[in-house]
Amino acid sequence: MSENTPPLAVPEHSVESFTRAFLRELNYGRGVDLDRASANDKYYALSRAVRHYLTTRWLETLRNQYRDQAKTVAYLSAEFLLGPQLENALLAADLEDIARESLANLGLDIDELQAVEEEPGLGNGGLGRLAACFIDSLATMNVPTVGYGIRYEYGIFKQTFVDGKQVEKPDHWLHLGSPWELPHPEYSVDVHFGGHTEDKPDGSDGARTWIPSWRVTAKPYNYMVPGYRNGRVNTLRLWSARARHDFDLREFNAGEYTEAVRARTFAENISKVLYPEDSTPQGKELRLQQQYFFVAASLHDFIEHVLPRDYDLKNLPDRIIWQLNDTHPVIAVPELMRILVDDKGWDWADAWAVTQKSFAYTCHTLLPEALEVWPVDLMGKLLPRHLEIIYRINEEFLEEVRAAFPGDELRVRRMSIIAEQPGRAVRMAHLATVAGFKVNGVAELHSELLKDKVLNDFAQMWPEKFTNVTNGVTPRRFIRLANPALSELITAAIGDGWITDLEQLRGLEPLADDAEFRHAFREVKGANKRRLAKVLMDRDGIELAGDGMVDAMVKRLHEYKRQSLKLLHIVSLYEGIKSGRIPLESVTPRTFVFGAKAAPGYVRAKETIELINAVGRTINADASLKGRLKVAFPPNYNVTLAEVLIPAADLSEQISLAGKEASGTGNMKFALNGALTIGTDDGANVEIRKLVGDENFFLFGMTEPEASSLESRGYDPGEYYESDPELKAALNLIASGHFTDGERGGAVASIFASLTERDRFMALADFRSYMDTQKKVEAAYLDHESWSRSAILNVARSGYFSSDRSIQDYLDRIWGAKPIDQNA
Ligand code: TH1
Repeated sequence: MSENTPPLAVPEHSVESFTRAFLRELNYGRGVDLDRASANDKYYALSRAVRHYLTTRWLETLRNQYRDQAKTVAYLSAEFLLGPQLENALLAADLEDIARESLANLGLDIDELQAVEEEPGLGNGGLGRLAACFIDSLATMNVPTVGYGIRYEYGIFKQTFVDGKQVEKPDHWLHLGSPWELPHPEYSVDVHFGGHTEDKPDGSDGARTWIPSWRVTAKPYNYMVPGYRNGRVNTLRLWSARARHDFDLREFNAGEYTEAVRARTFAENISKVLYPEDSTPQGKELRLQQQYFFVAASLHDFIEHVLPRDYDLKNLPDRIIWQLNDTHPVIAVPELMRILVDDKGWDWADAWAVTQKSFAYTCHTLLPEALEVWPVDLMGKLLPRHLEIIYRINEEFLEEVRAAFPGDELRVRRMSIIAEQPGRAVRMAHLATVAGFKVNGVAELHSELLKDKVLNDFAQMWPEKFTNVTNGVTPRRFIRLANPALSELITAAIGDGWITDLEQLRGLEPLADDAEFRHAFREVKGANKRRLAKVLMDRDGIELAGDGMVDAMVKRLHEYKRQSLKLLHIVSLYEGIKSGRIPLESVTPRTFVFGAKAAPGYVRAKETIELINAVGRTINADASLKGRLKVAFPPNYNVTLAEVLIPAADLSEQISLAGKEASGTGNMKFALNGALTIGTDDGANVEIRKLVGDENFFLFGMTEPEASSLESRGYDPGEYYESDPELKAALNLIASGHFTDGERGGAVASIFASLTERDRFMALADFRSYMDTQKKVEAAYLDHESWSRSAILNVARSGYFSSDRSIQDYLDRIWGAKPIDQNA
């Protein structure tokens, strides 16, 4: 790229210019005129027109990046849960009003066109959405960044309910194409697999030759990541797997047509579908293929295409930091070693020194079953050279352990990168911890537990390696875009600086005591509830409890998150009303809103969904409740729905067993939109409560130490079942088949047994405390004024949970990269 290229002019910010761009895209880009254009044509032309305004900035950003050779953050993540792109691009380019007016002049409704977009669901839940928030913040904060991931052809499955049971449908989000991606086949990279290794007689120390047996092509697609009105547009590069064209041609010439097609399908399977497992990795070969595929392509891309040709790789750590988003990209560590030692001819020690300065690792979990391990047989078959490299890294590492802790062979075994039991396997979290120069957890409590429990041996050896970066969420998407009414109210009160400096929300604190502001705040909440009611009615025919509290629990379905505890609360309330223990008039009208996908193979999670739907069906149809209680479980919760649901919520349910939810990020989105939290002392809830104040947060349940100690004393859920009559009545009502047309087997029996016999996440132990706290919630909600006051204080004091703050922490504590202002 020439440094002398004159910058393209940004198109004029006017309705006329925008209309010209839109019509040009419609005519030339889509080959239709307005009268004949389909909704998709118009959505496409609109998106492309918006892109014109950002493209100039994108090219400038790339040009400056090449010129400055500044330190770049490479965020490696198997998931980017981006959400709708058009609204974000309109916001970043400051085109919302212009585009709306331009289209209205043409007789078009911009909201209808935006509804055409299928969100790229390239992630499961919090981890993937965090990656999307982070690249937004990195761009807005002017940090040179490239996001690297996989362009899954099918994103997270579409959830439907058939007779209340989850049925998954493929999410072919690309079926109408996407105006947001730009393929660059000329920068395709070959990625190799399989085969064997051989001696390299004239190689450097440690070098071997890898003779792979098959390969695929990784084709990059670039996506713009615009900063918020700051002139920077970073790049997200997602890789798509293609069969090598020579590969099948050879077969084809030999007349083996079907074989050729089979080979092509095999190769292209690699980026076909996102694994729908959340916090429970699947040890499947295809998943390891996906991981190596995108990581190998990304490393090659950076080294061969982004760095100048003569770049001295000894300086690599000054130029790049590879941030590993959980263990999914950790195979990058042996890959960089392989490049340096085998391809570039470096000595092992030199290569390891550079590698150890190049990677940092973020751990997102505490569940032992969620830590990835790969059987050595599988890895040896797929990546024989990488396995050898891992063995050598481990050998040298274990020498270090022995030197630091002489005679402690138990410790050596615990820390080894290779597990011996139940079968020999590579522990990816250990590899990441050994190779990374920093390891961080995602909330204060989580980072402490990492040091004290999961990675305790490592923290003893390298205490300075461990740090915390509490998660955050982008205020652009989750306040400004999702909640325009609240945004206007805030901006009218304190100006719009909060959009990029969320601590400014503190300026709202005094207004919590201003009756007029509280009234306006309630109006906003009311409008958001009406918006939600309309969306749920149009989308799913679901009705809300008129005028009541919106009580929301949205997150992946997992036993540790305890949707079953929420269910017990609902059933207990219902049982109380039906049995006359609770007068109906005393019950605050509420809608319990659920949003949750279960991993397709996670039977108990699916049974929980079935039960929630059964209870919901019974309650919603019971006229004697006079509409005071409703259960709304819209299927297919995703970013699009989150943006409507979260702003409407009064109460946010964050009820995981203490010590199990690493952070949570939904909890932050709710607090920032003025919901109060009922939550355990877990993950980032701890920090939310500290900031918003005890009086504005409903805490319940055991603490982590209490839960651990109960666990080790021997937990028996039967004791709780027998000793709490309300709990027993609720569970018995479920077991009786009351909600399931008399059916007592299936999901009913299974969930009943799992809760009363094992209850791994101790829902029964926290039931009493949860019920009592829910009573406090009801009482508090009746006092509208004091509730609004608390809700406003939640908003005012949650600025800390901006992902901009998280990124600043990463910059200060880990990355050492510097912002570069595009306009300077
Ligand atoms: C989630 C954590 O469960 C959640 O607490 C946290 O807020 C979020 O990450 C962002 O840090 C995780 N998602 C996954 C997904 C997979 C494996 C592990 C985790 S942890 C596939």
